[in-house]
Amino acid sequence: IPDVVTMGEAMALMIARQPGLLEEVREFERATAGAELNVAVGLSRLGFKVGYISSLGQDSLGRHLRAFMAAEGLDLRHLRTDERYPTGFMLKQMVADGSDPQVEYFRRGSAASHLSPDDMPAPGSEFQQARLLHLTGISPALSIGCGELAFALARQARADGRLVSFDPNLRPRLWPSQAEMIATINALASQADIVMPGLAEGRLLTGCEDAAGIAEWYLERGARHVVVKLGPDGAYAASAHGGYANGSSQEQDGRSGSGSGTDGRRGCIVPGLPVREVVDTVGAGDGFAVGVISGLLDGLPLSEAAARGNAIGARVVQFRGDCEGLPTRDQLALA
Ligand code: KDG
Repeated sequence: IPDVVTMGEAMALMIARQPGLLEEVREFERATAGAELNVAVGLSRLGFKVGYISSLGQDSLGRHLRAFMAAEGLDLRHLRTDERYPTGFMLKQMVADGSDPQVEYFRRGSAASHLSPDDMPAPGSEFQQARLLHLTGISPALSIGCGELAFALARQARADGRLVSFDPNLRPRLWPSQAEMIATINALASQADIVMPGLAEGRLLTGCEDAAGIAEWYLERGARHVVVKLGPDGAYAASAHGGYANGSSQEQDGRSGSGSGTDGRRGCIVPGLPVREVVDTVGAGDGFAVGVISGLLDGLPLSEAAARGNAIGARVVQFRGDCEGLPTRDQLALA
């Protein structure tokens, strides 16, 4: 039985080897992408058993992805190959200044975008017994069927009393309208126990300005834990029961302006770690999710899980690919 199950689109990733406009780059390096795949790989490297639900095309990109996933130890029983559609891929710019790189998607009509509730693992099957289901807001952006599968998986996990974690991962260009994106993503978030928006995402999704307000907004809609990602400043972590503050260092360092019980807020700031050189920001949020999810599954209080998320996010930005920086347990201990 997997500890964690996730579902989403895996893509081939071509990373530019020279800075500049993608149309002018001559050399690319092959890698892998997909927010949920990154989380799956990160959790697997930390020793969790991870099941991955998806669909690949019958092409060399799909074969490369499948071999990569197998090498990373993922449980691929529910990874289909669909000869009718291609594997999606994307190009990513090389940046020299740590800014977010330009990315270009080639994923419309991909095999993964044809996922549907037919791809649900059978009730009672091993994938339906995992302790935690991880989803992101990318799946409902891909197609109606993919969104229906995400909602069906979330509802089933909730009904069984299993944990659901959710990263909104807003991709506005994949949605027909912003209003639809906000409504759908918040509907899916309301099925989740753990919600992990970035600050800008949280502002757009909730209309609240600050991290504490965003966290409260999701706690009021049923989340047990909310962690708002603040980039280099770390994260704001809040739990419904307010029990995050188990003597963690953040409580003493003066940066936690809103400790539990002092002003009705239920969270605190968990400071980020200094990074010597930001090479590529893509994948940092997934690394953060790996830290939070693994920490909670290890029984850590939320603030310590968020601190692990910060540590992994800080490692991931020092590597060009999405996955290269995801640590093993030994590497995490040194981070
Ligand atoms: O979070 C990293 C992802 O953005 C990247 O791997 C590609 O899944 C991806 C997407 O849809 O942007």
